[in-house]
Amino acid sequence: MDDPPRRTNNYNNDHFQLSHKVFGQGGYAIPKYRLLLLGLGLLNVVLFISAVVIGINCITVKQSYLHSRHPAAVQLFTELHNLLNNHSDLFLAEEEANRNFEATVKNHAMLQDQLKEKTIINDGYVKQLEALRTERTTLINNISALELSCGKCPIGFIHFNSSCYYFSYSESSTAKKNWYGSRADCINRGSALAVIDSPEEQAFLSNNIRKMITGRISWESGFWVGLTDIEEEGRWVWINNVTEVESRYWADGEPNNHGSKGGEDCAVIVHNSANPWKTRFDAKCQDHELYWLCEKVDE
Ligand SMILES: [Ca+2]
Ligand SMILES: [Ca+2]
Repeated sequence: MDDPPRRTNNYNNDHFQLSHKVFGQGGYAIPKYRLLLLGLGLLNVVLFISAVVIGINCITVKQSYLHSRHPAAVQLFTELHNLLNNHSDLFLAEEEANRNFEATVKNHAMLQDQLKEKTIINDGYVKQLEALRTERTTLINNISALELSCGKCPIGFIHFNSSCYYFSYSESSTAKKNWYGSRADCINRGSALAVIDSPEEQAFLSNNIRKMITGRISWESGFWVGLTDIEEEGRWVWINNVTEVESRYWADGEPNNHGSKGGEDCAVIVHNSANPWKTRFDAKCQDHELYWLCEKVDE
């Protein structure tokens, strides 16, 4: 049998011949399929440009359409845009307000701390002021006492002529003692119960009692002095052993040595506005408790 025709070889030969014509020696012409490709490329460019133009026109038309057919929607979009802007502004404002609030809270706490510190300092000043006022009062009293004593007498004594006098009432209007307790107190103060040995001294003491004691004249509001008749009834002797010979200083009816159990053997003086000389009573040295009058003679 004869072999079948070798198609492949013929095809290859034909293809070789065609290729040889297209790319043959000298390149005399552009192949047709390249022209086709070029044409298609140009067509694509044209189509792309057309699509862009159409897109732009569509957007313009769409906007125009929206503006022309749906103005309310556009207004809504505008208002929404404005609202978004306003919301952003409000958000920023809120943040700023929060920062200001936090700063204000911190400042408030700092002011509270400062207020507490100043309150403590102020309390200290108030206490110091109270202490200074107390000290001032004490100094004023001391100055008054020094003025009264002319700087020659102990605190609480009043100077007159050549003696200093202590009236217990000036220190306490309630404290009272019997004659013996009064004498002991005067000794503790570096003095003794007063000895009245001149009309001037009598007038001075009586006037000072008048300044202190007001109201009805009574021996019960009088002051013990250093005069007794303990040693001998009816013979009145001062504690400096000087016998009192004046009788005009006794109040009317005194001394009367009133009562039992030894009678009344110690002398009391009061102020008598009716008669400044009749100022003395006798009272019970042990049983009666009265104010007392001390005298310290200048050295
Ligand atoms: Ca007597
Ligand atoms: Ca009497």
